[in-house]
Amino acid sequence: MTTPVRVAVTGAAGSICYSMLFRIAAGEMLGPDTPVILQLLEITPAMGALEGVAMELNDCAFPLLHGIEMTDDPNKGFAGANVAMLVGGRPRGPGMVRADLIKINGPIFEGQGKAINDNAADDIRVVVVGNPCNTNALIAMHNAPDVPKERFTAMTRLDQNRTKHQLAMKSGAQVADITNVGIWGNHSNTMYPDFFNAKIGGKAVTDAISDHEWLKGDFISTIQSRGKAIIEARGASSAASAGNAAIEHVRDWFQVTPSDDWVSMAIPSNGEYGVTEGLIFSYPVRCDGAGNYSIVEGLELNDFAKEKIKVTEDQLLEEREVVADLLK
Ligand code: NAX
Repeated sequence: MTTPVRVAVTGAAGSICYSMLFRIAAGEMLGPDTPVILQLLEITPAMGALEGVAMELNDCAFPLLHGIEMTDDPNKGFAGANVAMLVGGRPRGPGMVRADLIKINGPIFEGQGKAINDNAADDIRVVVVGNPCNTNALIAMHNAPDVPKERFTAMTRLDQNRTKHQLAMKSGAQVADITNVGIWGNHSNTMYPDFFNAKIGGKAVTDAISDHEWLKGDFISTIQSRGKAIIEARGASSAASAGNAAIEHVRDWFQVTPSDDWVSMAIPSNGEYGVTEGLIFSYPVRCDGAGNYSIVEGLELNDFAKEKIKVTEDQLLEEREVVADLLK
């Protein structure tokens, strides 16, 4: 058995974590040979509920679960952490617009970024799930100057998975046949799910699906508004599918991405594909099995794609303006 990996998770008493933590403890994220210690971070009023989650985790008797630590202090929560999954935050309330949400959640990620900087292990890798996740990751990254920037990522894997399902449903293929799905930009209603470069059974999506009006219209808006549709249907936001996506995001970060496929992650842009440098922007990437990723190069982006990418980039620039005072 190898040394346990310390996985810090925020918002640990919330809905997403209620499905995610059990699967991490079962070995679905880091593999069947890697024990984990869960470091669960919550706010003080939720510590009682968190106790209950820990009791249930213990009652599963997961052989790979080598410990559970619970705290409302970010400095303790991230101490020695190898992986940090920042799920917690305030949800959007009635009448709140995106800018309000950004303002309320920004300071949380400022504090957590500092706590990661000062306490996490040298090999820390961070995924932000709590919304607005790209901009929250940007804030955390700026407040952790000692941590290499590329360790900060935000989750667009749920959007990738949603895209695969929609393309499979429309074409009659299986989800496993859908490859090369790239999500570009912000995890929001401006994201661009790139169907031009995606494939179905190795064939271009635009050859496999003849209804191009659907691809350019309803398909994109379905992906962009899927979160809202789930809230309307379920009366609560996506939880199990988001937890699943977060697990897949981290799992794939440590695996070798097949050379004929890619995964989507929001990562710090160095200006690739003309995107403003410094934004946390979702790109198609490949991982090398050692916890590093690189952006897929040489993809063709036509005018339609460029226009969509510009819209989502502009939204991220606006979000960055709103939190400018939190960026060191
Ligand atoms: P819940 O409201 O069920 O849980 C959030 C938890 O975070 C609560 O238990 C709360 O006490 C805790 N929390 C609040 N402030 C905290 C802090 N400073 N430190 C630690 N914990 C804190 O929300 P849930 O449904 O679990 O969603 C969590 C976040 O994921 C939300 O921001 C949500 O918008 C976001 N999502 C992101 C998705 C993505 O694809 N990136 C999709 C699903 C989801 O909408």
